[in-house]
Amino acid sequence: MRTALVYHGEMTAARLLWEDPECEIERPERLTAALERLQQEGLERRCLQLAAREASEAELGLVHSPEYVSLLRGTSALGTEELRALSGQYDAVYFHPSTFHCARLAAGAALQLVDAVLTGAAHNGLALVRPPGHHSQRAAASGFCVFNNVALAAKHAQQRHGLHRILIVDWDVHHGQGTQYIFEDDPSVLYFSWHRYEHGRFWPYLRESDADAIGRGQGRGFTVNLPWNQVGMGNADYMAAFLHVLLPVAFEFDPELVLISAGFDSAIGDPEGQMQATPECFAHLTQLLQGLAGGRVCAVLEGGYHLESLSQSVCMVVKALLGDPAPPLSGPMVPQHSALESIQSARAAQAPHWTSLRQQGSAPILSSSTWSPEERPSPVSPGGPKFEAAEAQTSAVLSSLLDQLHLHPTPPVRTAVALTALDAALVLPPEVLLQEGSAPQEETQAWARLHKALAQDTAFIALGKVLHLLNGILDGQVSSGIATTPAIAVTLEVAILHGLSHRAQRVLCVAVGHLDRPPDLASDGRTLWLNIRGKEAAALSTFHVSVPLPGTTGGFLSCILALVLPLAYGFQPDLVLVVLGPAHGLQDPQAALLAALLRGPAGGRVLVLVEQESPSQLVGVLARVLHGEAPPSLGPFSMASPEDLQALIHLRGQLEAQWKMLQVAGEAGDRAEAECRECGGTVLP
Ligand code: X5A
Ligand code: ZN
Repeated sequence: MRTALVYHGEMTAARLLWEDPECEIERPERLTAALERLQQEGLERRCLQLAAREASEAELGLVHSPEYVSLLRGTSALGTEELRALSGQYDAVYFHPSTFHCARLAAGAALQLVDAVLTGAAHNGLALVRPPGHHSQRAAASGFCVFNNVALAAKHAQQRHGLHRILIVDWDVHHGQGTQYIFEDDPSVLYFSWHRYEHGRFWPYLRESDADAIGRGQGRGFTVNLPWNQVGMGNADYMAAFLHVLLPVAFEFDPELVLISAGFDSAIGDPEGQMQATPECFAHLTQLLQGLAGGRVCAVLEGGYHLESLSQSVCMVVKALLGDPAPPLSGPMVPQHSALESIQSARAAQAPHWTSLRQQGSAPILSSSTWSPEERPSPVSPGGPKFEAAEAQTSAVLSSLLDQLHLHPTPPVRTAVALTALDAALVLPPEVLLQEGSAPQEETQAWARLHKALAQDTAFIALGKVLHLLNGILDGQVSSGIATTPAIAVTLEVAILHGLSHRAQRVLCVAVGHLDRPPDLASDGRTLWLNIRGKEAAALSTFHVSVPLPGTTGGFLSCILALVLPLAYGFQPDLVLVVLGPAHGLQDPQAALLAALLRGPAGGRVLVLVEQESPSQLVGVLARVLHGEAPPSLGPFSMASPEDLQALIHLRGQLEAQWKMLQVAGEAGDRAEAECRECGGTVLP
């Protein structure tokens, strides 16, 4: 796994030379703090370290006008007063004699990162840069941004590497209006941005940041805006936004490269964003994006002004890029009402352009803007005693989060494979451990008493290996594993019971194929049983759900994004069991994507059980994704069938009152009920 880290110390040179409360937060320490933390955590040395180069003026011309580039060239010779006067021509910008050099390094770093990933020198990477870029336009600086680093990277990827479809994910808390303008009529670049909006009362106060700005001409549907109308959005809101808005569209778009405008002012503690998402959320967001474009993900720093929050979040992204499991998300996984309203309007605005969002039985509700910019606050950072108290509280939260990360270190072994028979055709990455050991005889015997099928020779040997692997996972020695067995149903039952009796509070079981929920399993809410098979959709209880296996890529993706992952994240399990039973019907890339995405909900603790006769090809691909490699492509997108969509709508209607992560609209219950033609929305008791 190669992760590039592009940086240059000279990007710390630019700084504010006069008093300006709006601009003072964009300081050199942002880079030094993030880099120091990467060093402390031992992450920097695991990366392919590249020294940033300056972008050439020809390269800057991919996005910017020659006049604008010349103007910037001239700034290096100006005195403070002239710099100050010129800065005043733009909105929230300061220039320094080193700005032109720094901004060329920032743009060059983004280009270099794309080159490293597209030539295969690295799989993915991060460019730690300043000044940031996403507010910068063809001929204008804005919001601390001088050159649009990410837009330049996208144009470069198209021009130098011949790419046709690029996804830009802008998770900075501000709307990247610069990037939006550059690509608004271009269907080859899909731009997604969520941002603090407050009905237009937050900087940059633009009507075109709302959900109904979807692009122009050929580019309609290739701008996706998700405006947040309240502050305080947290992990559940961000995950819901990805699962229900960005990812359906992104998988349908099928990008060849993912660029992240990685601003961390959307994280907890940031004075600009005032949001609540914790640093580990950014590991999850990164992991979700790694399911796209064969894992070719390039993150480029944008904003992020709380040094501690910024540094931790940067570490989380780098860990995810390196393939480390993401720590579990903290806090209640219940999206806020206001977040659901935003999600609903973005989905409604995009539904005419994306098949994957047309899940409503009826016509989509047209999204209408709620732009009302009347009461603008003065654009000055909040201050005073109230803010300081909140800041102190946030610091306490952040340092305790950091402690937690050190209390739950990444297990020494990331992936282990326990096989009943070794197949010479099995190819594994060298770091994957081939497990030799078995659980103690007595322990295996005790569990084998549960079913006579387990007493039989190979089933007993397999059980010993499964228990050993599971113990490794539950003890924090191993992160994830895959095991084969000839007696899959009963071995699964033991795995659930063993997990629940050894420190797992909650076990999520995703069973694909002909497997029935063990009848004696307690219905105490500690096991969530999800069965994917056949044709029937049924929620037998809150914790026992049957989903039909969709026959198309679109149906499969909807099933995973709209149902399996919301339930999985909502349940917050300590252990995930993925079981491919008899006639599971999954193609290898589908199984791989499922396993890759299920690394998220339980901090990477995943045990995959497959039948003994499974092809070594399948075992190999599963081992690689558990190890953090990107899953292979599902192949061309094909629309979900009406039956598959009906099944999802039916299940959402039954379950969304209990599982809030399933919701895609502000008015819960009644909308889903109205949608399901079959049951009229019979909600579970
Ligand atoms: C890159 C970035 C923010 C500008 C805020 C101006 N810019 N009030 O986060
Ligand atoms: Zn920002």
